[in-house]
Amino acid sequence: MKLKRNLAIVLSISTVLLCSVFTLRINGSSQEKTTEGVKKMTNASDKPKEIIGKDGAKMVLIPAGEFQMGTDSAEMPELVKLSKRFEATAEASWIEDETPRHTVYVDAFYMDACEVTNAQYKKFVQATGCKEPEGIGLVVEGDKVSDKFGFKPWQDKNYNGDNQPVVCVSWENAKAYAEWAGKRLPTEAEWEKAGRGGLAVKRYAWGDECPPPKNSGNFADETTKKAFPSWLIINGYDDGYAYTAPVGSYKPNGYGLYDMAGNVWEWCADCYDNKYYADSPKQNPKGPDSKAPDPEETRVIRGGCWYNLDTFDLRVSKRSGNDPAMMYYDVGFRCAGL
Ligand SMILES: [Ca+2]
Ligand SMILES: [Ca+2]
Repeated sequence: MKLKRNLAIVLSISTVLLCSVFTLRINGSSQEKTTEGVKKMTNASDKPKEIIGKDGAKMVLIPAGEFQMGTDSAEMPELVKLSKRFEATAEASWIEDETPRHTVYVDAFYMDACEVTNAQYKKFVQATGCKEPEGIGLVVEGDKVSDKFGFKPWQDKNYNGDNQPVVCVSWENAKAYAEWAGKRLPTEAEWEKAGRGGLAVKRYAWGDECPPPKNSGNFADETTKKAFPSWLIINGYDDGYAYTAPVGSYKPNGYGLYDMAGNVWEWCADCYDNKYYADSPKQNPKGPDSKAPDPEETRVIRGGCWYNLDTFDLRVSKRSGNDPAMMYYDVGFRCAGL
């Protein structure tokens, strides 16, 4: 399994009311005249804050602007120390791909408020003839955790709720869904900007608190412990779900996005390169060029999932790469759009 994921689990068990007569576009702004003769200048920020995609999913406007992407190397000793609490082999190389922290400008875009659900993906399957999700599942026998090939999450009660996130979809499946819905996958930079929810240089989607405040998301929690007694969890935190939770079950971040930390990892459009931040474009980076059909090429996944702990995989700057053809029980996606 060629993946860059550090599998902690496996290891550790306005509305603006206008009667518009005409609209004149001027250099990206518009001058609008109402029946009352009132002129109002608008710009990109007057786009609707929320829209509904062709797939019925709510999308939220993420404003244009700069943000600080990645992790400052000065934080690495502390992060390694924290990570060693649950994984003794944790080392700086696990985090170096997040450095250097750098300023990135991202144009305004829309992001799905939630991860794509089983019910939404079923419509795609029915419309296109794409196969039902099938991939690698999780087998737990006592303290032993292993992969199970041929796993069909829609046949498993722990994953098949209509509002649970779809899993076992490849990067190509996710991309095909996004295109069918008139959308696209987010770039890695868009994902991190969206994940931060407007909070500058915070460690998590909810801020810096660790353990997380109540209702922050679906992580390895006290309910996980009941299902998997030998696993490490976030002690004292209980989100009520041992596996995936229905999307949007917890508090949204500052942009109104749900589950940007935990529940399922999310595919991004970019190819993964652990040295990419060293010289990546400062505006709208889209990741390194694809080297396909290079079998070693991986695609970015973000955000951590339901079995992750606080310190490592759930951080908003955490990067991972996955084989684009692989379909895992812990990887889903959400879409972006212009
Ligand atoms: Ca949980
Ligand atoms: Ca997620």
